Amino acid sequence: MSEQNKPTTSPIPQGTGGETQQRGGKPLTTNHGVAIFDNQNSLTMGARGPTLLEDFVLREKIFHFDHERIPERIVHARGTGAHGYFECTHPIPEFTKAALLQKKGARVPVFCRLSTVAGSKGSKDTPRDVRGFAVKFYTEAGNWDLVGNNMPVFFIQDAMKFPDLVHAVKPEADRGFPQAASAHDTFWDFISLMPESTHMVLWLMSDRALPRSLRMMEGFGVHTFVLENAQGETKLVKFHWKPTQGIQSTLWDEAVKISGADSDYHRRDMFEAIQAGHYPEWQLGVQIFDEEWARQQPYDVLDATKIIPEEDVPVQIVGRMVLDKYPDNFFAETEQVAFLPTNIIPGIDFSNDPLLQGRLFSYLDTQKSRLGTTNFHQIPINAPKCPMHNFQRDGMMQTHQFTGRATYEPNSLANVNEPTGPRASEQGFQTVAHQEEVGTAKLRVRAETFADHFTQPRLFYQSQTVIEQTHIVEAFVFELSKVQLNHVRLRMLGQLQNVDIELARRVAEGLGLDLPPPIAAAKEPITMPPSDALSILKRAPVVAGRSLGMLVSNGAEAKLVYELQDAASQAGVMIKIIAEKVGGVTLNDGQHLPADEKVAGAPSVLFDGIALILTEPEAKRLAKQSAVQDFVRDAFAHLKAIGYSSGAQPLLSLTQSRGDEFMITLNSKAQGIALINKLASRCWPRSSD
Ligand code: HDE
Repeated sequence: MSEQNKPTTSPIPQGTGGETQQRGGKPLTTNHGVAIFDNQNSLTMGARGPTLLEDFVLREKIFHFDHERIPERIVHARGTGAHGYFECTHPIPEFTKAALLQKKGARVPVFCRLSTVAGSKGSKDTPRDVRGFAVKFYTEAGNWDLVGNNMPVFFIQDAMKFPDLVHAVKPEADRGFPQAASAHDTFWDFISLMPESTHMVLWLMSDRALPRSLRMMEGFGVHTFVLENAQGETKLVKFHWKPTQGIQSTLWDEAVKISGADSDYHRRDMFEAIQAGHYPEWQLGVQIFDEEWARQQPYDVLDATKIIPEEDVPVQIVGRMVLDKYPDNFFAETEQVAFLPTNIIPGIDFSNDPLLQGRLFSYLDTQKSRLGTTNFHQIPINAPKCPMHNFQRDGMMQTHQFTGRATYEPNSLANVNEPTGPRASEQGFQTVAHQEEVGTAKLRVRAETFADHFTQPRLFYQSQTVIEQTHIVEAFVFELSKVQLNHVRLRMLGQLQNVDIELARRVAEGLGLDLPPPIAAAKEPITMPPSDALSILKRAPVVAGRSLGMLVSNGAEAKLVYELQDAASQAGVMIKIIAEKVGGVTLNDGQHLPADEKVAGAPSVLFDGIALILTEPEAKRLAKQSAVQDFVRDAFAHLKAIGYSSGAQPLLSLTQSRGDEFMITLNSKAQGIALINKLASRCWPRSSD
């Protein structure tokens, strides 16, 4: 706590209307430094009379409060940020002269903001949605912002369509709902008329749109960028973030229930993980290729609706990012951070991707309207941490007090008291003269090479496990069932047949509709070999960083509790103690165990698995409480690991369990470890029961 915020102790005398007034800290002042005598009462004409206009203390306080809010981001309004560092682990000077990729072990500070896209600032954390993945690297060569998403493709190919896309997904214009949801008419109307969106929509209907934690998702730069080395040689590149925590998603039913139980689920998870020292970490990877290779592919690398399969160009790890500090002040940092895809440093450059090109205009423009001044770069979270000099001056909220006479260049005012000011330098950013084909005429057209909209969604679908495919089918059925316009549903079924006929059939069946005739594709799709990297379930699960909800009762076996706590801490797992009452319980060794949560406030959807450590009489009594019933039933229905002491048996009858390897009796440390080891997985066979 800062000095300024420390509570003070000596209240002023009773009976003055200021009974709660505290004195004794640093003097409380107005914004202009005048010490305030009374922070409780307005200045009035007599004790019961009208308030006076001259009360500058009151007016300043209310005036500032009235203007506390700034416009939220048009998209990505809801987000969570954290500070950390990027460390270069595998320098690549042969490909880029970018300052941060030159030396093994070299670190630069970063600020990372992870967000949902469609919802407004106060919306829930767990809707079905794309997640933003924006990183600001404060390098010695200036700020580099890699402003990506947790999906490697985008809905549209050309920036011209962005406002239409966003209008379609946001709450419908006449009614103002639904909030943070794609399951409505206008979204699917637009999508079904935009075949180029099909690939992204497959990602959106997949488990990728329901991350279990922001720490457990991949990130992608999405566009193709250009790298340039010190010799002026260029390559093309795609950026990837690979989470050390592994990738995991929630089930749909779980996501829905989490949003009721804790609409700040992801924000809190990030906060708690960092406080607990489980620092979220990602590896930064690059797919590097050249234009010659790109020309031979059945897709255009400038088309943001396409991936480059990792099997074709492996992701080469160049560094790691660790987020080790939650902001001190959410507004000053997470809200005011302004990412700009135009923030780029020597060694990295833009490609001609028409979506990226449009973004190069949009972000600078949006920051002026959000932060209110062209001087937003002076806000500490946005300011570069390297020296910065130019002749830009003045403007609203200018905080630099410049000295000197010349605010132009060239100038010749040099003398001891009057430096000439900064000059362009050889190390300055130069646009790379790379070799992409550019037409000679000014055209408003879409390149022919962007015309295949279905090969890659097919690749995505066919690369998933059977379970993941079923989730995609269920998501389409859910969303299109929320659509009220039948012609929109039918048009979507028409498009889906170009992706995979079985997928289209299953969705039609789920909707109870006959499959309409297919909609002709602009270009006939081809079938590519499946890519395992596109599936989540084909990856190895990672236990560290998971959470366990432990329900305990009075008299519960202390040894089991301690053993499980031990096993969890060794595996990097966070435990929350849950009891009937937040005051906690007394274990059978006489020790008092305070609870983190009351059971109704900590449903099992918030955890990766649960442990039930109860005495039999307590289990019988608790089994009658609906919050306890939901705790156990949901954990079972969401295919989670359930560890239980022998006394907890009466609760198991709530589950219809026929016994499976995710139902674990706890009576030794080894069984505690077995439970912990299951936390990053689900018991899929249970779902077919
Ligand atoms: Fe953004 N996008 N975007 N976007 N975007 C914004 O900028 C925009 C696109 C992304 O945590 C806005 O500061 C246009 C792709 C992230 O603060 C706005 C187009 C990708 C964030 C804007 C795109 C993104 C934004 C809203 C099409 C993934 C949040 C407020 C040409 C590669 C950054 C703001 C943060 C935010 C415009 C497409 C990612 C309005 C015009 C593609 C992660 O300027």
